[in-house]
Amino acid sequence: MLKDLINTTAEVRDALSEGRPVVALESTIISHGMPYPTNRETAAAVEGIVREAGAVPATIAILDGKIRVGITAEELEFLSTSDTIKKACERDIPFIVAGKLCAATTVSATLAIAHAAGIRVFATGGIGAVGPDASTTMDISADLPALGRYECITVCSGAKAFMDVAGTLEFLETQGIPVVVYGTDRFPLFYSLDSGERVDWVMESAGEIARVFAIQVATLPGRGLLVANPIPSESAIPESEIRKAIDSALAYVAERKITGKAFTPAVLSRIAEITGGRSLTANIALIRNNARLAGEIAAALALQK
Ligand code: PSU
Ligand code: MN
Repeated sequence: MLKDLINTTAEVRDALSEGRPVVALESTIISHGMPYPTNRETAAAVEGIVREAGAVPATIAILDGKIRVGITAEELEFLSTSDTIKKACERDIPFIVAGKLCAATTVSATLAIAHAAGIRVFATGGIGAVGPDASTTMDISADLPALGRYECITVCSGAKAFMDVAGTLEFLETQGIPVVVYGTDRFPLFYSLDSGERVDWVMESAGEIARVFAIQVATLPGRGLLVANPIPSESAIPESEIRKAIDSALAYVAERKITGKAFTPAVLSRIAEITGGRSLTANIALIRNNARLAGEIAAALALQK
């Protein structure tokens, strides 16, 4: 079983066995989502924020074929700097383990591992989504069906702004994945507060989200809950400003025929170049904000038992 292949740190293991709150964190944002040393600094800060919220952070990755739930500072440095780290989505897990390879885990792979480890709350930046030309490319991230396959709460700031947000919400509906927005009825746009897409369910507190999840587990067992948490307004980039950078980054990767797993990292880094790092500052702010909410939700869930 996947569970038997997982190496959990003593801190995370103890927290889980005592029913204390734990928040899973993914590692693709570290190895493929941000430049060094911002990636390492942000990942360390995010772990600290989860702790401040009263939960134990569990950063997930695969190192030399070992599935890790919780990593050391040295391992974080390695994930932040090495160019040997693959990007693993859920279906890659057996190959990375069999080949004793190193991989950062995407949302889909992190969910599979977190769930097997018994973790119920997970924080990321922006989920993988329906790609901008999905009707011709069929690029629909493996993150989306995975959100529905594991009984876990995923806290994000929406889909990345260069994805098809309306299409993503349609896909989530088709898959039967409950979606709530925190504090507003508009689905956020990653770098910006509002994608313009309305969502039916609005929650105003971590306790309310934890209560709904408990009922979801009873009524729709085996399914995840997606929580969209808008970027803090002081760090948001208005859509009118970021749109030009997105269009130009999309044209840049199209010219170079960058597709598949390389697409999202290439677009993120091109947008950061074009905006002179402003998109990166926004990305840091939103993942920190998601870590805080995830920690609060995990704490609220732990109180329920
Ligand atoms: N959020 C970020 N930066 C990232 C990611 C999320 O702020 O780099 C990662 C997540 O690991 C997510 C992945 O699963 O991007 C999506 O990749 P793709 O679009 O190839 O499915
Ligand atoms: Mn994709």
